[in-house]
This record gives sequence, structure tokens and C-alpha cells, in this order.
Amino acid sequence: MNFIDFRSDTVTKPTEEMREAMFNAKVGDDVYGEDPTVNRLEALAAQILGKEDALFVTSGTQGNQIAILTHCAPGDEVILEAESHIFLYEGGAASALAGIQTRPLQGLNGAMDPLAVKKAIRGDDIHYPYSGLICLENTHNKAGGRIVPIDTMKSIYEIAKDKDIPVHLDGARLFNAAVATGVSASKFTQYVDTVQVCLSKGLSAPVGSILAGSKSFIKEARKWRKRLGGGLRQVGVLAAPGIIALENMVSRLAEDHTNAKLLAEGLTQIPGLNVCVPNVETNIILCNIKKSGLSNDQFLTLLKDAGILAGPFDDGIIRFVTHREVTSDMVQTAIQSINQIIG
Ligand code: TLP
Repeated sequence: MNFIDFRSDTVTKPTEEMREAMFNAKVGDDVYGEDPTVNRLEALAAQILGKEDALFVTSGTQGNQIAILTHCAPGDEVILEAESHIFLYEGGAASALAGIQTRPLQGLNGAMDPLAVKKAIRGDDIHYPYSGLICLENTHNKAGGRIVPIDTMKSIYEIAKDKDIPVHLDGARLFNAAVATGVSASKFTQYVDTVQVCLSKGLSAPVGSILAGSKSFIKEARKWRKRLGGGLRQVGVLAAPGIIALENMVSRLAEDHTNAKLLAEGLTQIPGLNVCVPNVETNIILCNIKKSGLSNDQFLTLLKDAGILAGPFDDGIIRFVTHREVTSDMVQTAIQSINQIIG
């Protein structure tokens, strides 16, 4: 069966152009710094993100964890949003690998209150851990692809700078925020010291993320990547589609946002389903199914039988994600099918 797959934008496959670029990529040993395609990707990414340097890493999780390892010492405390990916979905890696403790703050629509961040920063007391890092996430996955306002990022950055604490951005979907607001990625990243962006989500590259920051930060991050076994050799074959992702795939995210609105509007018309349509700012839709009387499993099984895939997110909440491989026709088909099954 050909499924309409709304589970995640991570399911996107490389385009034909990407496959050709992979085939033709000029390569060298990247641990020696000799892979021309990786070097080109890293230079391009640094420029787009407004940072001195960048590092190609295997995944978003690896990028975030290398950032934490590079910024922090064991025993430090990392301030982050209570439903952030780093806190919820990275297997406790920050504690297991970097030996830090997390300080989760409940945000609103994924955005932490700058005053709460200020309050959470530790004072100079022998009993306290050091506040080693503040992590932001934009767009915020668990909040349903919500955009953290640039002014909030600015306020948190100013507070952090006053206390000399670095700020890292999990920008797995930063380009969705940029396209939806018309504000460039580098405008957002001016208010963080380091940023991780995913090439393998809506941008459709098969593998990889970028970690960007100052030259000295990336030098140290490169060492952490090696320590983690992430120093790869002729990896230009994977960097080549990353270049296409950054050059050609960003602006088309707007289509995913339009389709997300279409889907949200369609789903919320179906009896038993509820979507807060104005909250759909980018490509993630959180659909409340509680009134349908179905459990997440029952709902997802019915959808699957009808050729539609989505993902469980919370009790009674199902996540739908739009991406390059879901057209507006497919969205319409999905709405009609779900209406027939549930309505
Ligand atoms: N998110 C995945 C799952 O892990 C939940 C998804 O399907 O959305 N930061 C954010 C905000 C993410 O959403 C993700 C992946 C990552 C980091 C990790 O990226 P990868 O999967 O490349 O390690």
C-alpha cells in the first residue's frame, strides 16, 4: 500500500538532484579536513547561519549533544524548556554523556519566559551547580511547530550575556520558522552562540545536521565529534545533498505550511476531532482526538488501514507533519478518508 505518511518530515527521501550530487560528489578524508564537499557545506552553512564556522554532524541529536559537551563541564546545570527535544527525546544523553543536570522550565507555546530563565540562573553559592548553558528550540516540536518569537530569544540572550552563560539553539526546524515569518535564519541566530539545524527533515537530505558557532567553539566541537566516533571519512557523499538542502529546499517549506493549514482546517471539521487552527504556524498539526472516544492506538490503526500514517504524541493527541512528499491532493484525500472513518 502507498501510505500518505504524516508521521514526520524525517521520512522525506533525497530528491533526484540530491542522488546525482551524491554520485558525483568530490570526496576526501574529512578527518584530515580534506573532503572538499564537506568543506563547502560547512562554509555555506556558517554563512547562512551568520556564524564563524560550522561542523557537519550525523544527526540533530548528535549536534545538540556535542553542543552541550562543548559548552559544559560535568556537574553544570542546563536550563531548557520542559518539553524540549533535548529534555524529552534524546534518551537522557546530556546526563549520560556530558554529566550535566537539566533544569526544565515550563514554557508557553515552547517559549520560556525570559524572567523565569533569569530566576533559574544560579547565584554564586557553594551549594549550587554552575549554570552552564541555556538551550532554546525553534520551531518547537512538542508545542506543535510553534515559532519562538525572536524578541523572546533576544531577551533571553541579553540575560544570558549579562551572566556570561552561553545559549544554544536546537534549530532542527529553524528554517520553518524563518520561512513562516520572513525573518532570515541568521536574524534568529544572532541571539544564540551556537545552533544546530537539521538537513534531514523538511529539507529532505538523507542524513545530517549542522552545528554552527565561533571558530574556537567548532574546533572543540570537532574534537567531541571525533570522541563520539562521529569523525567520518569520504563523507562528501552525504554532504552533497546537504548543500542542495540549504540552497534549493528552504523556500519550498512554505508549501508544507500551506498544506498543514489545509489539513488542520479539514481535520477540525470532522466530528470528534479538534485542531486549534491558528496554532498551526508551520508544518506540525496537533490533533485532539479525545471526543472521538478512540484511544490513540485505535485511531492510528483505523487510519493505517485507510492508508494514512500519523504519530502518537500525548494521551489523546496525534501529531501530523506535512512535508515534501505530501501534496495538497494527498491532504484532501486524507481528510476525506478520515472523515469517512471517524465522522
Ligand atoms: N525529531 C523527531 C523525533 O525525534 C521526535 C521528529 O520526528 O520530530 N531537535 C528537534 C526539535 C527534533 O524534532 C528532532 C527530531 C531532533 C532534534 C533530533 O534530530 P535527529 O532525529 O536527526 O537526531
